[in-house]
Amino acid sequence: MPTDYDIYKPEWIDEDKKKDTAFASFVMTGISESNDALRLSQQATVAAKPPKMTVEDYVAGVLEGDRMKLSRAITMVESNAPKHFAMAQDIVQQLLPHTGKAVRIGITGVPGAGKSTIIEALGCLLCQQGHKVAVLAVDPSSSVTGGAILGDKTRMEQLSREKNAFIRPSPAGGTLGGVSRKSRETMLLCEAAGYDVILVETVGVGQSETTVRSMVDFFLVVVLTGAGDDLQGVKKGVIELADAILVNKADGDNKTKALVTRADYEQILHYLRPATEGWTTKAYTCSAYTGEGIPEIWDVAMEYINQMKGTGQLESRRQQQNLTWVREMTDDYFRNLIYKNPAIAQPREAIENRVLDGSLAPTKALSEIVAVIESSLKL
Ligand SMILES: Nc1nc2c(ncn2[C@@H]2O[C@H](COP(=O)(O)OP(=O)(O)O)[C@@H](O)[C@H]2O)c(=O)[nH]1
Ligand SMILES: [Mg+2]
Repeated sequence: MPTDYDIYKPEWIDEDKKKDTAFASFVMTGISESNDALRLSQQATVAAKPPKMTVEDYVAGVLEGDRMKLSRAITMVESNAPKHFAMAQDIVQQLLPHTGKAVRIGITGVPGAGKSTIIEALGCLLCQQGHKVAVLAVDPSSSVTGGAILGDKTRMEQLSREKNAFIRPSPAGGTLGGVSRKSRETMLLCEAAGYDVILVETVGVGQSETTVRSMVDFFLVVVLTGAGDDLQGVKKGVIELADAILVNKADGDNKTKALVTRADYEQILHYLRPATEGWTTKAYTCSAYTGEGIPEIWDVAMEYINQMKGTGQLESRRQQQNLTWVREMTDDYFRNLIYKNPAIAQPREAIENRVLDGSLAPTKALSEIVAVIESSLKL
């Protein structure tokens, strides 16, 4: 009898990997009838060893909105195996004409701010309104912390029961570059499968906010009520990326404090250049628990999208984002080419050691490293 883990285990995971180390995080399966049906069909597939799917099978499956085939296509995109990479690129390329229709929203904030709970509340609301909602996570730390920072293992239980919701945890991709490529492609696959709202959760530490900002239309920064002046360590840089600030947990005794915090943020925003030209970034309050303020934040996002569509900014920003993406991938390619190549890495380390012990000047070291690169790449 196959376990859940066997069913969801992608083929690129090491056979001997234990459940808890193989994935960045897990999503709970709901207990609705449709999920039972899905489980049975998955068990049947496991038992029968599914026939190998071609690029055409994947493309047709995704376009039909088939969740199993969408999941398998994403697994292909997330795979680190070179043979999967080529196939994944063909799938994405063929699906490209069917992408771009969704509203793309990024949600960041410090761990514990309530991002996942907000996504669950917003996601359920949107599903009730007839939207199809895909939830993705970008967590470059997940391969180190085991997903502890986004920690979605037990969250979004209600949303995962919605038949119009699709939740995909962060790929355990290692570098931010790797995770972001995978997440962007996953987003495109979800759009091709008919999801018209994409919610991307990321953690507000490190560089991942900037990365997610560069793959979404609307960027929401979730904050908590501040204790004093420092506004609990939210970096100014993150606020500058925001199209809206959302002070969460405005419920119970905390409600008044939340309103004060909102006003504090309004003050700060007053002095900052807005993240999007022509749009005034404002601060709002909500409670993901009571649902108060959740429909309103969706209205703000819609107002923003409509304005951006009207001025042509949405389209031009997305084009610019594609260009950024290509450049990031090019940078990654060169970094790998140079730093993963042992013929370069070893002499480089020796040169660097001479810099460390003070026997070689940094600029001289550069010319030596360049010489090594040029000779081993035959430039
Ligand atoms: N009182 C209150 N607690 C909340 C609210 N939203 C989230 N929480 C709690 O805050 C904690 C962190 O929430 P989570 O969504 O996991 O935060 P994330 O790390 O930003 O994704 C959890 O214990 C939630 O139950 C809210 O609106 N009000
Ligand atoms: Mg979370």
